[in-house]
Amino acid sequence: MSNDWHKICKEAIIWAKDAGKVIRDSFEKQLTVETKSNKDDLVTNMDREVETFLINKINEQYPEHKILGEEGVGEKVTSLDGTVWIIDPIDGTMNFVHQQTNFAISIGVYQDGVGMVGIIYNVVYDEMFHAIKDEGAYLNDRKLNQLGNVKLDESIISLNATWVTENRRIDPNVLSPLVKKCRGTRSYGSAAIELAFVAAGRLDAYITMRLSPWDFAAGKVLIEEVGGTVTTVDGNPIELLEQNSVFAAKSQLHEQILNDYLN
Ligand code: 2AM
Ligand code: CA
Repeated sequence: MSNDWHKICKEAIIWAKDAGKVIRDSFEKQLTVETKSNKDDLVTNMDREVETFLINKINEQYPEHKILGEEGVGEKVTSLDGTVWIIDPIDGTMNFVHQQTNFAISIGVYQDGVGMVGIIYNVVYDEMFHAIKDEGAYLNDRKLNQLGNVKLDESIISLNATWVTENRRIDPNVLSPLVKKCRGTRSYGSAAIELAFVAAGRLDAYITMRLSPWDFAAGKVLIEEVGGTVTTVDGNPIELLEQNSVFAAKSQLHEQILNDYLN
C-alpha cells in the first residue's frame, strides 16, 4: 500500500505543534526529572507524555506503521521494512530542564529505509522545519535554499567541547585543528536543532560522536533535501537503527573536512 506523504507531513506538523503547545504550557507546572543511563541522561514526565501523545496519533491514523521512539513507549523496531516513524518527543532534554529553550520535537518517516518526511519543531521559537523527499525543505512557509559552498575559514561548525577534550570516542587532536581553522564553533545541545540549522544554512557543519536514531532521523531527511551530506565521521553511511557518530555539512565542506581532518 502506498502512502500519501503530503498528508502524513501535514498531520505530523499538526501533531508536533499541538505537542509543542502542551510542552510550553508545562513550563508553569511541576516537572518530574529522572535519570536514565547516567546522571546527565535526563528524562521527564513530559518526554513520556509527548511520546505517548505522538504514538497514539500515529497508531490511530496508521495502525500498520511501525514506530521507534526514544522513550520506548512503542514496540521494539528491528527492521526498516515498511513505513517506520522514528520520533524523539524532546530532543535536548537537558536544555528543556535547565533552560526551557533550545529543544525540539523530531519526527522522521522512512519507507523501506528511505527517508520520506522530516520534521523538526523548535518548540520555543515556533520554528517548524519540514521536508518531503524530492519536494524541498521548508522553515515554516519559507522554502529553504539549496546549500552552497563555503570556505572552511569562513565556516561555522557546531560541535560539543567534549570532543576536543579527553573522551572515550575520539582523540581530541583530531578535531582541535579544525576548531582553530574554522571561523567559529557553536553548540546548541540538541542534535535535531543543530541538524535543522545545517539544513537552513545557519551552521555549515555539525559533528558529534554518538547519536541515536531518533536524534538524526528527521535531520537527515531535511539536510539531504537541500543538497547537504550526512554520514558518520568516518564518511560511512548512517545506520538508521543504530547509534552512530554523525557528520553533517554542506557537501563540498563535508568532503574537504573528511579528506583533510578526519581521514
Ligand atoms: P536527547 O536530549 O534527546 O537525549 C546533546 O548533545 C544531544 O545528544 C541531544 O540531541 C541529546 O538528545 C543527544 N544525546 C545525549 N546523550 C546521548 C546518548 N547517551 N546517546 C545518544 N544521544 C545522546
Ligand atoms: Ca529525547
